[in-house]
Amino acid sequence: MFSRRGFLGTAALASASAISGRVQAASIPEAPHMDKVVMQPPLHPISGPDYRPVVTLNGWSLPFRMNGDWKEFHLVAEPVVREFAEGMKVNLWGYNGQSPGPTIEAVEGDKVRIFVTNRLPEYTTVHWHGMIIPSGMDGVGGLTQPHIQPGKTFVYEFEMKKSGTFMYHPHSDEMVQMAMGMMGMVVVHPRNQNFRPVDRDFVFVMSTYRVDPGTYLPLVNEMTDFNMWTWNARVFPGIDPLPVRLGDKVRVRIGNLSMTNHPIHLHGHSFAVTCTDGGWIPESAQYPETTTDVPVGAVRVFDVLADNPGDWAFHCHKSHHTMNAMGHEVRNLIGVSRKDLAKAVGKLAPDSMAMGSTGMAMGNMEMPAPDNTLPMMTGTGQFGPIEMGGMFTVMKIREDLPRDDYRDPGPYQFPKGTVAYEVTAPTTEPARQKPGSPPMKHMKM
Ligand SMILES: [Cu+2]
Repeated sequence: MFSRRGFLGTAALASASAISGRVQAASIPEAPHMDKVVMQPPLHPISGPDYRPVVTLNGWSLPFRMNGDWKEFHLVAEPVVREFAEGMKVNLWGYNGQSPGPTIEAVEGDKVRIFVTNRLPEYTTVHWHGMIIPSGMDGVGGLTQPHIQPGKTFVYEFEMKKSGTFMYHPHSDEMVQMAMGMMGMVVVHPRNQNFRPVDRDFVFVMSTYRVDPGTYLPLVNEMTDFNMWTWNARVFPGIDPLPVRLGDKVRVRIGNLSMTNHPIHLHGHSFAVTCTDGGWIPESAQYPETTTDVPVGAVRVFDVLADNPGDWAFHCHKSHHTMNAMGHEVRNLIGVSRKDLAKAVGKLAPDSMAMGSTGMAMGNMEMPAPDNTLPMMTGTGQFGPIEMGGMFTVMKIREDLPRDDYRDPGPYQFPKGTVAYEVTAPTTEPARQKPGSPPMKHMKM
């Protein structure tokens, strides 16, 4: 859990007189730190208007303190170690102990003061993507402010003018810093609690990395050939499931700070995109979908009524994005005789295994892997291998989940007779044309 020190005195601080303008270094709030990679319980507001807090997949929301009528947060930009899934850790840059950084939650109309301390070896800034704020708070190094040098702390002050879902990331050596994992989400709740309320609210940001097997650092110059497609810098089977109570209204907020689009697909339901980083979409402009494309540098939020119990795959629909550590310069060997191939390859590389002549399904096959990487297709469900990786997880809809319980409820207990099954009855020969007969002769068109 995060450190509560510095946040217990909130009541006393809240009654202090409002501070306006420049703040002194002495009043910088403590920076909470997180070292867990599992979703932390929602952070209910300790003062001000109530709201239903979001939960961040494999992440957390940044605690704040009140100082007069200002909400004060403290982000620390720093090197972090992120576990992508069990068996693979990567040296990234992030905030407050993690990459991505914590979700910043506030309420429409809030005045926020966000301290940013730079513990990176180079300068940085924070840009507030999608937020309507004064130009001098926009965080574009050189253009709207001096870069924040290593060891220095800057403060951003603005009003949360509108509710919605936004992102934060550096605008300072941007290519390197974003490729190293510096990003996070901002959720601004509507001041009116009756505006499109939901029962469960999830948020995550998508980013991609190329981390060659046996290495621990992303190649920051990579432009297209990534091998780690992540949600909150986690890959399947390391991504938290989305536990949902049957009948819940569910909101899923998705940011994309990778360099390609991701068509995000939910099984078993249809949903409507209700919000982007530009704002709420009027109901008259919403339409049903089961996949929604999240463009680069954008946010898509969908609302769905979880009225269909079960284990529902939730994933990017680009099939290469639901794979881990995959080499892309591989020939298609479907149809090639495995025996001949094994003989030929064995001469060149005695430890290698010829595979793929009937497809690439690996079942339970285990192969020795280099250090610090993940199998391309992995994960096991109650019926066998799932053979996924990357941007894949499961929405688990159950009848009896208590509110605010986000623990993994385990595999779905399928009601008897509702699972696809094998047929053992004899097959009848399908009607086929005889060779040589004129085409379509007996068919009525
Ligand atoms: Cu994708």
